[in-house]
Amino acid sequence: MWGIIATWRMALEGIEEAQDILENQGSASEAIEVAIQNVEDFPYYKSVGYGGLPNENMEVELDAAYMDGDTLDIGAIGAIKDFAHPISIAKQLSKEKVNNMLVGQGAEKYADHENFEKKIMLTDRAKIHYYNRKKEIEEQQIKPYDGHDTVGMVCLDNSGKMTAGTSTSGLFMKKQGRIGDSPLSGSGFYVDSKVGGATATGLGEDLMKGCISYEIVRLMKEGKHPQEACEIAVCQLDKELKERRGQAGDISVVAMNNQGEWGVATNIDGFSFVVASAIQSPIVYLVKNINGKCIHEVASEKWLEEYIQERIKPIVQK
Ligand code: SD4
Repeated sequence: MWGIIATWRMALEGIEEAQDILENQGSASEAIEVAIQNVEDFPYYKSVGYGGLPNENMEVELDAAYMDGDTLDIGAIGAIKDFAHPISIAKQLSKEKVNNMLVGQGAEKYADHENFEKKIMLTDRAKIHYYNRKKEIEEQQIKPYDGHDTVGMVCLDNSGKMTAGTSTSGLFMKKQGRIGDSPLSGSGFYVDSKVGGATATGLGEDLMKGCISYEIVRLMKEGKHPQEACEIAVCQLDKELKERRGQAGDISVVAMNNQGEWGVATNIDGFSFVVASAIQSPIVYLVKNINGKCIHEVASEKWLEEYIQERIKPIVQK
C-alpha cells in the first residue's frame, strides 16, 4: 500500500508526479521531495518557493522541513533566501549528525557549499502584490496579511516507510527573520512510520501553541483513526485559543496513518487538499467545518477551473 496526502489544491501536479514514483516502488523519501519541488517551481503559487510573497522588506524568505518516519531524522531551514528548492536543502540537512536546522545566512552558506541551485525567488508578480499591499496598509491601516497556503505532505511507500515535508514563504509582509511553524518539528509536521504522520497549514504563531502535528500523531498512536485525530486536535486547539486569547488563527491539517488511511480537519471554510493512494488516483477535496465535524467533498470541475484562472489572472499595480 502507498499513499500521499497534501495541503491545498496547489499540490495536485506534484502529487501526480509522486504517484508515478510510488507506483513504481519508489521511496517515500524521493516521492515527497519531487512533489514538493514541483510546487516550489510553479511561479503562480504565492506562498511557496518561486513566486512566494515577500516579507516587509520585499525579500522572499523561505522555510522548509523534511522528516524521515523510520529514523526520525529531521532537517529544516528557516528564512533562507534565493535557493530554488528549500525542501531539498532540508532533506539533506536531515542526514547530518548535528546542525539539522539552519536559518538565514547560515542556511544559505550551507546550501551554497552543498551546491544547491540558486535562484532569485522574487518574481515581478510578487513585487506587484507587495506594492499593492503596502498601499492598502498605508491607506486603510489594515493588518499586513492573514492569508496563507503552505504546502505540507505526508507520504507512505510500499515498503511501509513514511515521510513528511513542508515548504513555505510564510506570511506575506512578515518581519525579516520571522519563522513560522512549517520548519518546526511537531508543529508544522511530524511523522513516525510506526504510526503515521501529520502536517499543518495556517497561522504559524497559533499552530505552534498546540504542537498540532505531533498531537495528531500522538492521538493516532492511541488508536484513533486519522480523521478523528485531526478533528480532535483542531477542535481542541481552536477552543483553547478562543478561551484563553479570544480568538484562534487559521488551523488546517492533513494526516495519514501507516495503513494509508487519512484524515483532514480545519477551522476555516475553503481549505482544500489532495490525496492519492494505491486505491485512489489523485483527487482534490474541499473541506468544511460544520460544528466540529469536518465534511469533505470532491472539488467540482468548475471550482478547479476557477482556482487556476484566479491564480494566473493578470494583476496590475494600483
Ligand atoms: C506560517 N503556517 O509560516 C505558515 C503559513 C501557512 O499556509 O501555512 N500557510 O505561519
